[in-house]
Amino acid sequence: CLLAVAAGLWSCSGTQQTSAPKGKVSIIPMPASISEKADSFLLDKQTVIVATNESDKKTAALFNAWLKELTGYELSIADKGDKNAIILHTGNDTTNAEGYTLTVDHNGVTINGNSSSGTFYGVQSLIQLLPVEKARAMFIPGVSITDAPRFAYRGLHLDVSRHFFSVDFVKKYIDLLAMHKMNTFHWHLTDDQGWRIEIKKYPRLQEVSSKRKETMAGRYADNKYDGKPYGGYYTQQQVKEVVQYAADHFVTVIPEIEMPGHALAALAAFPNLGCTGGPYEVGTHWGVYDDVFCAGNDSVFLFLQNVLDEVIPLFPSKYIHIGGDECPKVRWEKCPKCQARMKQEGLKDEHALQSYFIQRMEKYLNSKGKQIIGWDEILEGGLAPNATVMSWRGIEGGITAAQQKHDVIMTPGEFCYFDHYQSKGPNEPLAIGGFLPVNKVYSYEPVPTELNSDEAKYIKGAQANLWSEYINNNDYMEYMVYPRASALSEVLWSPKDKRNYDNFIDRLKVHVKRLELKKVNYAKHVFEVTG
Ligand code: TNX
Repeated sequence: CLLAVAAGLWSCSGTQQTSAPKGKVSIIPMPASISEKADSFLLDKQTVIVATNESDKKTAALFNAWLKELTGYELSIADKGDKNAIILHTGNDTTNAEGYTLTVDHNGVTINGNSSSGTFYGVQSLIQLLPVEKARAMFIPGVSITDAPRFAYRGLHLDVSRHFFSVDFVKKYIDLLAMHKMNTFHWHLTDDQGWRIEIKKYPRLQEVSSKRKETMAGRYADNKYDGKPYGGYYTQQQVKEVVQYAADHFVTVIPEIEMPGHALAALAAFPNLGCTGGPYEVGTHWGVYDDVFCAGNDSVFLFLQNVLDEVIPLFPSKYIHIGGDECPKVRWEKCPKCQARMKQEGLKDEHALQSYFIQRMEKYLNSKGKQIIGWDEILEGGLAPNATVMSWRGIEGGITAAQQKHDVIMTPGEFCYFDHYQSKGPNEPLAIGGFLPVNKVYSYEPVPTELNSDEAKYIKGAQANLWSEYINNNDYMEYMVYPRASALSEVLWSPKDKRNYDNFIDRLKVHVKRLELKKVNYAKHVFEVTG
C-alpha cells in the first residue's frame, strides 16, 4: 500500500493509509477552479450515493459502472444519507446549466450541479479523482472545485460513410466523448461512398446506397481495388438506441444528411435525382464527385423532405446538418432544368443556385422546428437566414459568418482534422495527409482575433472531424482520436488562462490509464511528439 502511494497511485487494499497525496489531481479537461486540501475521503463498499431524481440516479449508475471496474463492487443508491456518502444535488439554473461544484473531505463527497448535466459533469470529475489502479477501497483526495465550460458547443464528428462503424463502437465513442465533458456528436451519415441511415419510405437506400463494390481500404497504398463488397447501415431502431445512449451521457447527436453534393450513393438508387439521369454507382474512390442532386428538379426537394421527415423524429437535437460542402457546379451549368430554375428565380449564377437549394431546405426544416448547420460553403451566394456555419476551410468562413451575426462552430483543418497524421514516425498507418500533433491541437484558440467582442459571441465552440477514408477499423479510429480529443476537450472546456501544455501532459500520463481501463487504443507515442 505504501509503495502504491509512493508511486502516486492513491489506492491500497489494506487500511494503513490515511490520506491521498496532495498535488496529484489529474482531471482532463482542467476545471475552471480547483483547490486541493490536506484531507481525503475513503470510499468503501458501505459508501452510499444519494440521488433523488431519475436523471441523477442514471448518472449514479454510470459512476457505479466505473467503480465496479476498479473495485468489483457497486454502491447503493439512496434517497437520503449524510455519512459516508456521495451526495448529488441538482438545481435548475438554465443560464449556466453545465456548471457544478464538487467538494471532497473526510465526511464524503458533495456535488451540486446547476442542472442535471452539471451534476453529470461533477460526477465525471469525481471519476477522475478516483485512483486508476484496481483496489477494494479508494482514497479520494480532498478538493473544492467550481467548474463550468468555456464554450457551449464541444463536438466530435464521425464519418460512418467512407467506413462503417458498429452501434457498439459508436456508443463507446459517445461514452469517451462525455468522459471529456464534450456534449455534441456529429454523425456524418451520408456521403458519396455510402448511405448509412434506414429510410423506410425508400428501401433502395438500404438495398443500393448502403453498399459499394469495393472496401477501398488502403487503395492509395497499393493503388489496387480489393474487389470485396462493402456496406452497412443503421436501422431506425439502432439510431434511437444511440440517441438515447447519448442523452443519458448528456450528448446531443446531430445527424448530417449531405446535400446538394456528396450525394452519389443516393443517386445510385435514384438516378432521376441527378442532372444526367445516370446510371450512377456508389462511390468507389475518395474525393469529390461531379454528380450531385439536381437543383432544377422538384423531385429532389420532395425526396429530401421525405427523408428529413423520417430523420427529424429520431433526433431531438435542435440542429440538423445538411452538409453543403464541395458541390461542383459542372452538372448544373449544363442542365436545362437547373438553368431554367436560375432564370425563373432570378439567380445570377450556380453559387446563387446552391444558396437557393440550401435556403429552400432551411425553410422546410425551420417549419418543422429545426435549425440548419452547414459547412462554410453555405456562405456562397448568400447565407440562409438562420443557418449556423461550420468553418472548415480555415477560419475565414467562421469570421465572415460571425460578422453577419450567424452562429459558428470552428473546425479548421489545421487544428481540428484528426484524419491528419499526428506523428512523423516511420510506423504511422496510412492517413489522408497533413500533420497535426497533439501539442498543436492543444494550442488551438477557437475565437479568431479578427473578431470584436460582440462578434466573438457567435463562436459557439469547436469540433474535431474524423473523416474515415483511411480509418477503416475501430482500433485505428481510436488511435486517431485519442489523446488528441483529450487535448481539444481542454481547449473547449477550460478557461484560456488555465491552459498549460506541460501540465496537461503530466495529467495525461495518468489519464491514459483511464483510457486503458476503457480499452481505448490511444496513440502511445504521443508523449514524444514535439511537432
Ligand atoms: C473534405 S471537410 C471533406 C470531406 C473529406 C475531408 C477529408 C468537408 C466538409 N469535406 O468530404 O472527407 O475533406 O479530410
